[in-house]
Amino acid sequence: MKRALITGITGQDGSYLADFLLQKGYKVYGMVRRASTEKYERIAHAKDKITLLQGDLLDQLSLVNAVKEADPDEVYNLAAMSFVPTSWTQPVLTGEFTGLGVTRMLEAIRLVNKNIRFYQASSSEMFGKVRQSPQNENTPFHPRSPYGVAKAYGHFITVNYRESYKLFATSGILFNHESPRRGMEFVTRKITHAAASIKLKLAKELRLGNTDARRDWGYAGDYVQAMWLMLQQDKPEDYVIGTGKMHSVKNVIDVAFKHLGLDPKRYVKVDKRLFRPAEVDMLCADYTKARDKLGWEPRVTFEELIRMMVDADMERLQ
Ligand code: NAP
Ligand code: F7E
Repeated sequence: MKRALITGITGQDGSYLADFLLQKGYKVYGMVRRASTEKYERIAHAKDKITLLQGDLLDQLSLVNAVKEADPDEVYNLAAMSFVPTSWTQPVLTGEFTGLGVTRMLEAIRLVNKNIRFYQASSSEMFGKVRQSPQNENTPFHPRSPYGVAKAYGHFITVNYRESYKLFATSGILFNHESPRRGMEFVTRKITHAAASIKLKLAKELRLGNTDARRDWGYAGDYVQAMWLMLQQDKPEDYVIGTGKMHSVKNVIDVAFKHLGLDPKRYVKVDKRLFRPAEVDMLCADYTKARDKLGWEPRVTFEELIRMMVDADMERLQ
């Protein structure tokens, strides 16, 4: 039985990855940080099958102990401060969690067992003000937020530990991926939840920032399979994961509201206070390498994804 340790198991991706690995027959360990109330909603359905270990990306010894106790074949480092706007209000903490936290995880692996395979959750936010479109593994980075900068550090330290210590360390450069388990503050979920609330007369309007921003949005359930595939290869490499299709925030609004028979013009307002100090205008993945080497393809389309999220929010609110 293979063993995996997932950091960030209480997050969107951690919960889908846990489901995926359990179904593959893995023994799954999840690292959680201490809180005065437990936030295990996303893994509640699988909690009996997962072993939770306490640890924090800020605390080196807790990471060493978690790796020792799980004794894993694979570590998936998904934990991070992942909300871009908060990275401007808490830039130092973001650097600690999202950047230096990666080094601490890599150090824990190096000390405990150098044969552990390591996955780092890198991000398309590293491309930021894009130099070419679509973006692939060789596109230069130009991050536009403290989050993007911290992720670029996490990416390069992963590459460096691979080159310095011959660790099986991979960096998955994932484009935006969403699901009914997406955090409420991210734009897709904010829109699908608001559309459902308006339909059920629980809300009257939706305030958004820059609705012209364009992203390559895919389904989180598809993307966790790519993380696993990267660790099953003969050689550790970096891969871009996305759909290759770009849509605007306006497109998300249209699909979500129209799915419920609502006219978005009546409800959606642009609020300048929600604009970012520096914006990433557009992102689009060239995932040719993942398709050719991993045999990976996204399955859920943009329209299916947004409708799935609206349906889930309707059900939850009803
Ligand atoms: P998420 O839902 O925000 O989950 C983040 C997880 O990190 C949570 O489990 C959180 O725990 C944990 N965490 C935060 N700070 C921590 C710390 N100091 N110590 C230990 N755990 C900590 O994020 P996600 O969408 O699943 O994304 C997973 C990873 O992929 C993140 O690294 C994110 O930056 C990256 N990524 C995401 C996307 C995307 O579109 N979703 C795209 C590219 C890359 P609590 O529950 O205790 O807060
Ligand atoms: O914003 C615009 C906003 O917060 C998408 C994270 O998972 O993906 C995510 O980062 C776009 C931006 O995601 C609102 O300005 C307009 O252009 O959903 P988001 P993100 O910033 O792209 C990357 C790949 C990650 O790695 C991150 O961890 O939508 N937008 N109005 C808005 N965004 C939000 N959140 N709220 C609005 O009201």
